[in-house]
Amino acid sequence: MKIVMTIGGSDCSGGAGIQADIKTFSAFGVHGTSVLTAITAQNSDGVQAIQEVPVKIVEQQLESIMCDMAVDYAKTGMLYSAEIIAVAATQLKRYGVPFVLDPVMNAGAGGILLEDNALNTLIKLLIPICAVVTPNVPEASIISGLEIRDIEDAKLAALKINDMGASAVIIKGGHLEHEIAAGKATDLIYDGKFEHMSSSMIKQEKIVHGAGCTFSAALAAELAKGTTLHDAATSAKKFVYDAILCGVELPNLIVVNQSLRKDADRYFVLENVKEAVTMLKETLNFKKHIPEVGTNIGMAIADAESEHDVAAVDGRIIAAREGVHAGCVDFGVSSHVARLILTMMKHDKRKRSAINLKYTSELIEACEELGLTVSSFDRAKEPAGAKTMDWGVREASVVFSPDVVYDLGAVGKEPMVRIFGNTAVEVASKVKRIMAGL
Ligand code: PXL
Repeated sequence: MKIVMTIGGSDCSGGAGIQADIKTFSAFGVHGTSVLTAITAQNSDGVQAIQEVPVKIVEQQLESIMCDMAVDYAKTGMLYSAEIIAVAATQLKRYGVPFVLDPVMNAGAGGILLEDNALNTLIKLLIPICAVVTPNVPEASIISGLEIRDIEDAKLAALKINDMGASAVIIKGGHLEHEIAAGKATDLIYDGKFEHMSSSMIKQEKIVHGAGCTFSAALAAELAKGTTLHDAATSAKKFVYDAILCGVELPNLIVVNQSLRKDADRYFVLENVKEAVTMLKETLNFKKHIPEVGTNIGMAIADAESEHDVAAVDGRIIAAREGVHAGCVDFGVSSHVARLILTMMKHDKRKRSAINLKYTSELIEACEELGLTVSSFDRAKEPAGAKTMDWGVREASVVFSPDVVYDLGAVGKEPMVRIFGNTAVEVASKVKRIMAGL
């Protein structure tokens, strides 16, 4: 599991700050660690009180985490003072941890979260070493010293902030007049080239509390997993959108809620695949049916959109001399089994799980004897440039959504059987029944 770290303040209302970060990290299936910089007392009226954590304690938290754990990615939020910024910069640099810099300055409902004299230190020490900086329009304007009225101004600000040393810049939209008029929030990404990401704006009549923290935490979690900046930003934006939709509504403000139903499904899926792997390991004769390339079993969440929504075995299940060896179960670790499942889900949304096994005619006969629906495709007919998993499953699923799809291989391609089911445990029990019939 990837390890991420947030350095930020506590928000007692639970929508922003480290509370938002930790909930977001959990939702993305990464292990979250936290370095607390300040305690804020706040609600929808604004920030009532701030207690800074002594710099020595901030430094010690950083040291305690990083000397002990290999942190894959970090994010910074409310850093409050120049002294805290300095220790954060020193430690992040010392341990070479890539990080998302969320240049938090003010609370949504009002209240200063960065002392006036700390901004220069943030610009001098953190901008040059961050992997990505994620200002909103007012923050980008303050950092760059440029007025931002439209997307062209935002581009100039992004270029300037990139010149100041940030490898990549994401200027979050939603503040510009023309965006509000159009009901669209457009984020601008610059990492050597420009890109835009748009989404519709929700509940624009209310202050949204916690969206920025949630976005930067989601971005850090995705980047920790090795996702590209574009895909990480797309995924983070979608997560924030859902978190606003599920937000807690107060009269003037929405407290963003990261505890989405999706989390529960992701947890269920992870546990289900783990249980299936245990069942397979205990299945008599299973080892004999593992193909040369190894086998994998995966399961997708209900509204899966990409391979990051499919959990599978990292490094596949391998037949070793001493037995069957399986790596850890995680999301986004197998594009092969993910493509198989995502294509099948286009035909039958309930069929969220699949396994691949070595082809033998006996295996297919055993499947048919059990009453499973079997279909096949012919690799020789595969169009040039097609992805076999996408094309083959589509080809084999024209008439119905089969339980079993096989092909007889091609030059350099092993013949293969894929078994589908609603859950990974269901697939594993099908495998168990099939093996018992052999
Ligand atoms: O969203 C920025 C932010 C970060 N950290 C803390 C906050 C807020 C916004 O209110 O309270 C602690």
